[in-house]
Amino acid sequence: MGVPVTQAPVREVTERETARFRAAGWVRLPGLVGPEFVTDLRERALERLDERPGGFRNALVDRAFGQDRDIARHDPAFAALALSPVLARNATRLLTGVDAVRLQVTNLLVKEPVADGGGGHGATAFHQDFPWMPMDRASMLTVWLALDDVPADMGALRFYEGSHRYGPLGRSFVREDDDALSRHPWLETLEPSEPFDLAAGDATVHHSLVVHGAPANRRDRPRLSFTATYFDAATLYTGAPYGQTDGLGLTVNEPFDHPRFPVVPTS
Ligand SMILES: O=C(O)CCC(=O)C(=O)O
Repeated sequence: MGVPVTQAPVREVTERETARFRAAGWVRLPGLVGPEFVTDLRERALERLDERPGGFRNALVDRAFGQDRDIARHDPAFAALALSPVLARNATRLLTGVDAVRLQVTNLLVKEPVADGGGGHGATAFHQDFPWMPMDRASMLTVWLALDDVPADMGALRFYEGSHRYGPLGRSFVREDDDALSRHPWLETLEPSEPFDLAAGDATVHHSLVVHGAPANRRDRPRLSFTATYFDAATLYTGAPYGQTDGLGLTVNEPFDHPRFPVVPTS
């Protein structure tokens, strides 16, 4: 881990990228994070994974990728990135009418290659993120950062263009063989994004209402990515049951004023 953890080298989003995000519900951000910093993150991620062997759990979502949730609470380099003022500024620019954001969750995602004879992870079913959330509004986005090169057939995300305009379409990962597409066949009338390759340090950002998924990993090494999810700091808690918020003492119809959901300074 050669890079001392100071400020994460993150670039600003452009006006063009912001316009694209608002129109499509997602945007690709080449070179979002500097290469040396990403190399350090990748080494840290691999060390954590070595320390935490263990098979897949059996929930439907666990069949699509492994998660090390809240990694930024355990590792200073991931914290520096998640709490980067530039990243927070980018999030406020991308979301419409949002002055400040809170960090909701960070995650290290690992999609193991499909193995001969079974094993590994499968495709990520097409879904929206918002329908699970105990929030009174959907002004929320996720930055998905490639920690290593992620060719399209390793499982880079795919998106249904403009699907964020249709509101919440229901929960996924609830039943077998049930995703946003099987429940809403009309989604096929929207353009699916073209497959694309990401280099380490490239990111995609997706709105909590955009329908997204990913193919299985057809390469011979794990797909490694880091995600940070931000939401409008003015959002009110609804009290809907949710593993992350249950028992925290949040007040219904009040903002998420809790150390688990820090407002991220933008300067
Ligand atoms: O990485 C994946 O395959 C899915 C990730 C995802 O759905 C998300 O970050 O919202």
